[in-house]
Amino acid sequence: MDTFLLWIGVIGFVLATAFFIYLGTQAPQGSRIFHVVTAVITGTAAFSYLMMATGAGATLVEGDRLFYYFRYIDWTITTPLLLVDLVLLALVNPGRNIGFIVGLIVLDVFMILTGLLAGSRSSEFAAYFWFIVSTIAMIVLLFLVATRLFSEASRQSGAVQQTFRTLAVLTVVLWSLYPIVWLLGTEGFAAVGVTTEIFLFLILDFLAKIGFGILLLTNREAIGQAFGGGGGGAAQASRVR
Ligand code: RET
Repeated sequence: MDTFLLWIGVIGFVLATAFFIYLGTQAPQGSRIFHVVTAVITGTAAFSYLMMATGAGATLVEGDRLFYYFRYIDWTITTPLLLVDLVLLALVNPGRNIGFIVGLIVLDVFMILTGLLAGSRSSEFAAYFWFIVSTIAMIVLLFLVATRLFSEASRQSGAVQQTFRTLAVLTVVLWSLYPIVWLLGTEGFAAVGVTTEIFLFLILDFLAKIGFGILLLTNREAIGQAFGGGGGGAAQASRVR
């Protein structure tokens, strides 16, 4: 059953990647960066699920627990790219906010790597210590998305704002569920078995990557207006403060 679910992940992400590439071939040149970034996200996830389905992305720890560490490699690559999509949509002039963008990405990678330390459970204490550190990083990160990025996005045209808001809410809600599934699963309290854990992460991964990608890339108006398309053409070069 576990392997079957992981193969569903491989197939789902391969199909999504093909679909996003196809949408990219139909899109005007200027908005293709969104298709490239999003297809890399689902392509990376397809590879990660392939690694886990074939057993290469998992290892036995603590005697008999199968630890799917490849998830963390996937997340280290894909969560910064999801942030890149959001940032490109929210900021009128991303090039002038490189410091802010790099800060978000560093915080995000810190969250995933401390999550990996938690998941590898060198001791019970270490697992929960790193879990708490990682969760604090996530709260700060999602707070920045909900405040600074949200207010920056209000300088954009109506279509961009609306798409950004939907995606930002989706991100805040779905990302917050990852630590909960982690706690319920075999890395945390083991309240649910490994099959349920794989299933729940699969659903979250599908929604956070494929659902996100479909909402973004089928909104052609929004991605077409994203760069410097500020409401009524008032494309001010804005900096996040
Ligand atoms: C972990 C465990 C430690 C505490 C926290 C976590 C957060 C993980 C997140 C993952 C997001 C993944 C996404 C993947 C692909 O779409 C590492 C589970 C806070 C937020 C969005």
